[in-house]
This record gives sequence, structure tokens and C-alpha cells, in this order.
Amino acid sequence: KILVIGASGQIGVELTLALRNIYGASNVIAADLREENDLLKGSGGPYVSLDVMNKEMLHVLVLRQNITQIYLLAAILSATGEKNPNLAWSLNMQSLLNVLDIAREENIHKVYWPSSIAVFGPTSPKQLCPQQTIIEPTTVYGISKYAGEFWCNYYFHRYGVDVRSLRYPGLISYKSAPGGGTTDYAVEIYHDALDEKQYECFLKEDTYLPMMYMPDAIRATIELMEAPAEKLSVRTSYNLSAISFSPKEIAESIRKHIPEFKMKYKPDYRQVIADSWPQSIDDSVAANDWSWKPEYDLDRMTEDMLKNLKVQKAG
Ligand code: VAH
Repeated sequence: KILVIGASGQIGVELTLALRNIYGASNVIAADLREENDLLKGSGGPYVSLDVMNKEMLHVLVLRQNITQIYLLAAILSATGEKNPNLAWSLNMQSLLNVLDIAREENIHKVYWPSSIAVFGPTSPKQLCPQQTIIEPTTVYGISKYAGEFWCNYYFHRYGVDVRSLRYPGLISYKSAPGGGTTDYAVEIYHDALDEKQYECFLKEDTYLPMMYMPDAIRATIELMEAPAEKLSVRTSYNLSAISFSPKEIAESIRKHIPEFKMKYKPDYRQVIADSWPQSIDDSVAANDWSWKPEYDLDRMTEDMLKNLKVQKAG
């Protein structure tokens, strides 16, 4: 059985739905502290209330439900993390340590845990940032993700826990709302384009960031988890890349569908976070090790986002 922790979050909803399509709804247990997301209800699989910080409760759940794979998606993201540094550090780190230790004790076959391009800091190369380079994170979220990568590497090499990880770019989705990230503007903008035909952006118009459409991110996750272990040369976390764009460019992409769409810019505290990250990522190691290749570019994503959001908003 597969356990998805953080199943009601932006990635969790989509990953749970994808895993249920592959392995059968009853074999994928969705767990979260929050109440069950409506889309998950519709997919018909089991849902449990779980606080991942309660290690004993998690351990009992793993034993009772015969869990063989764990996807840990619970985390506090970059923007929220800067408002609650201690909570972000303790949740992001302790949840991972709880899962890794239980995986070691119970011989869980596979563990997935996402990292982020947020591990990179101002001293990392801005263009085509490599898999291995100077990495000095300046957000609590980035610090916790980078530290977590080393714990994954440690548990793999010391205890043989098959834990795998991807450094996701900013993820854009319509099925689930993002939660407290610096890249959330790229989701909000589509909703406002349809609802208001205008958007007030909290980043400057030329702020380039590495981004990815959720279907690509979900496929990358499944492909990594299904790759033969011997092909994986990275046990910290793989760079992953798809598209890089600025608020100005995504606005232009939207205008191909909504010509009267207007943008306003009101940068806030998230500008400093965005400026500390690379503008584009080199993911050639993922391409070499497990044949990673993105499928969505900006215009294809915009077309799909607007089409699906229109249907959703029509109710
Ligand atoms: C965030 N969406 O903004 C996340 C992601 C690269 C950004 O890690 O914090």
C-alpha cells in the first residue's frame, strides 16, 4: 500500500490522483492534517487524518495499513516559512526524519520526498544552475530542503533506504491551490485573468524563475520512482527543469487568449526571495540517469490552464 502524506496540498492532490490511477484507489492512502480535498473524495480511495509530527501515530498507521511506499509532501513553503522560521524548520525537518526512521525500521520499499530549486541561493549560478555547485540557501525553506537532501543521502548510504527526491521548480496547477510559495503568482494570475481580466503581481515584471506545469512534475515523480535503482547517481535530490519565464512573459501568453488582460506590479517581501534563486536550471543529470524530458512550454500550459479553469469556474 502507498501512503501519501500531505495529500490535500498542491502537489499531494495531484500525486494521489495519479498514483490511484496507476495502482488502484484502494491501494493509495491519502493522509493530511487538513480535511479531505473534494477531488480526492471523488477519486474514492481511503483518507486518514494524520499529524506527521506524531511519529508514534505514523508508525502505527504504517504497520496497520501494510504501507510499502511513502510519499512525504507535507512542508511549509518559502514565503510562509519566512513568517514562521521555527515552525518551518521543525515541520520540514522532523516530518522527514520521522518518515526516514520508520522507513528504516519497517523496511519500507521506497520513499519520495520533494526538494526545491529553493535550495540554491544568491551565490549559485543564475543561468542553467548545475546539479552540483555553490549552494548557500537564504530562506528557512531552502535551508530545510537542503539539509533534508543530505538526510536522504545519509539514510540511503548508511541504511539502504531507497529514498528519492526532485528539486521542483515553481509548480503551476488548476486542480489544487498552491500554499504559501513565492511562485504562487503564476497560479493566481490565471484565476484573476478569468475573474478580473487583471492581476496585481507581487514580483517585478522581469523576475525570471524556473517553473513547471503540474502534469510534467507528476510524470517526473512517477518516472523517477519507477526508474531502476542502479540508474540513479543522485541520492540527495535531482535538478528538474521545464520552463523559465517572467511575470511579463506569462502575461503576454495570457493575452493571446484574453487580449484585454492588464497587469499591475506591486513587489513585496517575496521579491527578495525570488531574486535569491536561479533563473534557469540545468537538469542534464536527470535526463542522463532516467531520461527526463518536459512536455509543456509556456503557451501550451497557458492554453491548458485557462481551458480547465473556465470549466471549473463554470461549476
Ligand atoms: C515556493 N512553490 O515558492 C515553492 C517552490 C521553487 C518554489 O519551492 O516556495
